[in-house]
Amino acid sequence: MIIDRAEVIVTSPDRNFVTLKLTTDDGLTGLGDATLNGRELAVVAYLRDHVVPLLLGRDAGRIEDTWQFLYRSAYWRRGPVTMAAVAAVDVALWDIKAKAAGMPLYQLLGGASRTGLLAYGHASGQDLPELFDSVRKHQELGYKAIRIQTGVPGLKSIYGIASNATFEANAGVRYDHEPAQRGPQPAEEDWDTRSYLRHVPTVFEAVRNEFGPALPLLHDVHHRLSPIQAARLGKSLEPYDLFWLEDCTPAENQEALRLVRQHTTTPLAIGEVFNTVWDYQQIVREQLIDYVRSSVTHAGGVTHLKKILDYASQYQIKSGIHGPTDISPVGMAAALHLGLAIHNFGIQEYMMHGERTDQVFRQSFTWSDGFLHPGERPGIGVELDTDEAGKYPYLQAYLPYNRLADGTVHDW
Ligand code: CS2
Ligand code: MG
Repeated sequence: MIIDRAEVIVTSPDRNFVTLKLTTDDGLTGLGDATLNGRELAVVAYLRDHVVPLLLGRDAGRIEDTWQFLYRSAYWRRGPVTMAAVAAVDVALWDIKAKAAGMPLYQLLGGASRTGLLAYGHASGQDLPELFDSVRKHQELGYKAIRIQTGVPGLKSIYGIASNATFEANAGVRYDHEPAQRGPQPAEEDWDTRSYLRHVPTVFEAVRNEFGPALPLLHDVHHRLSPIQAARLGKSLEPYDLFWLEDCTPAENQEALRLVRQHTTTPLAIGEVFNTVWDYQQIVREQLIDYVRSSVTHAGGVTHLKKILDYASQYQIKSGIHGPTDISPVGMAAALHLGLAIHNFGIQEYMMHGERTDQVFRQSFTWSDGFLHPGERPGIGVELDTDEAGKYPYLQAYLPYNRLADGTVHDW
């Protein structure tokens, strides 16, 4: 099992995706997702120019050794570009090993710890009627847990609300482009923390009144608050029993969560922008979070995310693996195998991809009555149709950014 071909495939069916495809001398292939939203081509160059030449001729079975070699031989540690590249190699090698064993990957990770993975989707709306409609549409699709994002009076845009065009094109539930927008410049959005803090508790009160106490509800703050503001929000949302409050403060400052934790029992989730176990050292040890949000794609693959989750499990912290549409079906499938196998699974984020994406990436994972399952196909269960992929060349796209009323750039 020697790696004798490594291709980096860029395709943009509904949005940009970067995929690494490895082929061994005995004809096995493996796929890994290397998509870094808005900075895709940096990972392409890292892989093509610096990693592919190192892979050719290596034993495809040596997954841990290859991980350590790529990580340590670069000398420069961590970072989203490096870790997405390492992740793509790692997942492609796991795909190959599981195919060689004739088993779905979750079997090599210890076998199934559950029958399916509870997943949450994203309901959003400018106002309450639109939001309630979106919640109902998600329930019709089977979702048993729902993230709630809403417009704030006085703000033109707010994180997590699909643009009208996207919303209509996707019948309010599929998110082909959201939130990266194609074009030469990032879209500018507006933000006002005081209005937001006043508004959000009223929204959750209305949602609880309409949908009852049982439905698990989540909310994403997208790094926009200071520690004391986040503490206040967590406290004001306590009556509405959130499943979690996500990224309440900018993730770089791990100590911020101490202050939030002192003031609220609302469960906290963080980490979609983290990429190594070292980013979690303090917040796990001090039990400042309840859910780990890293994706397989951005945190060094199955090998490294499993180490993060095993570490977290010692502190009763569970997984909440990142699964927006910028994680390709390859990254999603890898997450499902890992989630099925580990004991401390919490919930899986699942935003459905568009139909063009599903044509490019043929998947074996299933969605049934609110639960995902990776399927029984050997490997990770995803194959890439290169002819379909070739129809959609890369298109420049950026995530939006925020400015306050006085023009100051703010966290998005
Ligand atoms: C979000 C993401 O899914 C989430 O929780 O925070 O949609 C995030 O905005 C994107 O992944 C950024 O690329
Ligand atoms: Mg998020």
